[in-house]
Order: sequence, then structure tokens, then C-alpha cells
Amino acid sequence: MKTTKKVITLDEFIYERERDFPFATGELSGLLRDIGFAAKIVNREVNKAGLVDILGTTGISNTTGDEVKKLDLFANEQFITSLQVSGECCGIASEEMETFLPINTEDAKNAKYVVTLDPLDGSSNIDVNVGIGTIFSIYRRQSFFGPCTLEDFLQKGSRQVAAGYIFYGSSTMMVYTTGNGVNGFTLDPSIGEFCLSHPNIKIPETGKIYSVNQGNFLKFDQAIKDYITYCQSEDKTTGRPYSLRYIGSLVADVHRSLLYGGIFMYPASKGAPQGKLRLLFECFPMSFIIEQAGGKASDGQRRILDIQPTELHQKCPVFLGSTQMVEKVEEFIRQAREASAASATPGSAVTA
Ligand code: P6P
Repeated sequence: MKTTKKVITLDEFIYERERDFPFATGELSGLLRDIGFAAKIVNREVNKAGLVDILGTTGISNTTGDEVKKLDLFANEQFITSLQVSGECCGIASEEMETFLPINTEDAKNAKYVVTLDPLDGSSNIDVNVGIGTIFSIYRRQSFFGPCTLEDFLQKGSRQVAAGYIFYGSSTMMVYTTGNGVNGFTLDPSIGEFCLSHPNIKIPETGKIYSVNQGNFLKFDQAIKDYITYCQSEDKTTGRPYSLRYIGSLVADVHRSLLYGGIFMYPASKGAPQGKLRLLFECFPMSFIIEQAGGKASDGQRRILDIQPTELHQKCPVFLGSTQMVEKVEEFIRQAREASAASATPGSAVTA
């Protein structure tokens, strides 16, 4: 008789993994479940987006009479509501909000976790049916009790307790880590559950794909231009030229890099000295996931998770993906810096 494989839902997986932590008290599990729940609601709206004008307000009132809002604002509100009622989170910082939001309800104001959120990254892509995503991080609060503080959010990325993304693509997936590897769950709409589909994801040591907005090439530092030219050059031993794949939706580009291997880059450029991506809301969570899957995440010189943030919305150049590929671009950057330092050293002029 054909044995059917047991389907493990996200809730079952979270519960089973909680038993791995003898002192776990269930709050983190509750938070992850609440995020999964909000993701299902957002997914339903994202799937309808093609049928509803998502630019600005639609002028359509929903059943409760509220005006239907832009999808990313809807997503922001949905995740905030889900986290507020969970009682396990004392504050939220979101890419959609200038400052953080303390949750001061009786049972939440002393909760031990804070959450950072990019509620719908890449939302402009939805008009052309390109995959978009939600990105989140969970930290233990640093303040002891009462309303959360800015310092609760300005923690190094290495202090994340959990991080993940929901990818609203051809199927909807939730991929997350709590520091013990990375697991992927695919939403089965027929039962309304995220089911374990990609257990213990490991990123290949190297890859054949580089991902960068080639349109910015002329604005990059010379070292980055040289690395991109390296990727494009013929070399059979390293399988070059690599393929260029750039979707322009962070969750999609990272998800592909995670499963296939490769490198995703959003470097600094003329006019954007820190790149474009947000350190707290995009770089930290994606770096945690990539490292937990065996890859590497750098700002070109430093491990991204070691960076101490000073502002909620600060940006950071990012190079993440297969370890060997990130180390190669770091080598290009290091050699360029050493050459520049040498040429700046007095009396260092090279004689003919
Ligand atoms: P560019 C989407 O707007 C986003 O924030 C990320 O999802 C994506 O990686 C990046 O910007 C794309 O930026 O400048 O290449 O269009």
C-alpha cells in the first residue's frame, strides 16, 4: 500500500520545535503563529490585487464601510493587528512607519519580544504580477518592563531571536529561522495551512547566478564594476560567465539565491552611499536566514549581523548568498582598498 507522507503544518512544526527548548514558555511560538495567521490574510488580498486597483485608495468601501487602502498599508495594519492581539509583543517597528509603535495593552506592555517588519516589500511589483513579500525579525526587548524603547529596536542583527519572510509568489511560502536552521512552508489553500515543504534549507557553497541592478553599473565603485565584469567573463573552471537574474523584489531574489545558490547585491552607488535597502527591515532578517542556511552576508567589508544600528530606517549596502561568491566580491573590495591606501601613502609612487 502506498504510504502517504505526513503533512506537517506550521503550527505543528512550531509546537514540536518548542519542545527542543526545555525552558521555552511558548511566547515565541505564539508570535510565529500570529505572523503566519496575518500572512494568510495578506495573501488573500494580494491574490485579489489583480482584480482591485491597488494604487492609492480604490474608492471602494469594504463590508465594514472602511475604505479599501493601498495593499502595503493594508498589510501593515494586518500584521500590527495580529501582533497587538497576540499579547506576546510589546512593540513594532515597520518600514511603513516613521517611528516604532509601543503596544501598551495590559498583557502586552510587559511582553518580552519586539518585532520589526517590512509588511509588503516590493509592493510596486504587484501591478505586473511579480512576487512580493513580507519580511520580519523578532528580538528580545532590552528594556525590562513598561513601554518599549528605541533601544529595544536598535540591536545588532546578531541579537535576532527569529527572522523570516513570506513570499507571495506563484505559491505562497513562509521561510523562517529561530537560529537552528532554516525551514520553508508552502501554503495549501485547500486547507488554509502552511505545510512543511522545504525542511532544513542549505544554500549551495557557490553558484552560477549573480543578481544586481545592472542599470546602476556606471554608478558603482570600481571594485564592484570589476567584480561584475569577473562574473561576465569566460572561465570554464569556475563556470563563468554566470547568469544575471534580477527580479527587483528582494524576497524573490533572496529566495532564488537561497535555493539555487548565487549572490544578491545591492551595493552603494553614486547618489546612494549606503545603497537602498534598510538595515533593520531587510538586511538583518535576510542576513540571519542566509547565514543559518550556511551562506554569508556582508556590507562588503563587515558581517552585516555585527553592525550596530543607530537609526530605525538606516540603509546598508548588502552582498549576500553563497559563501564563496560573497568572499570573492569582498576580495575585490579589499584589494581595491589596499591599492588605494598604498597609492595614498607618501613616497609610495611606483617608479617605472
Ligand atoms: P531597484 C523593492 O522596491 C525593493 O525595496 C526591494 O524589494 C528590491 O530588492 C529593491 O527595492 C529593488 O531596487 O533600485 O533595483 O529597483
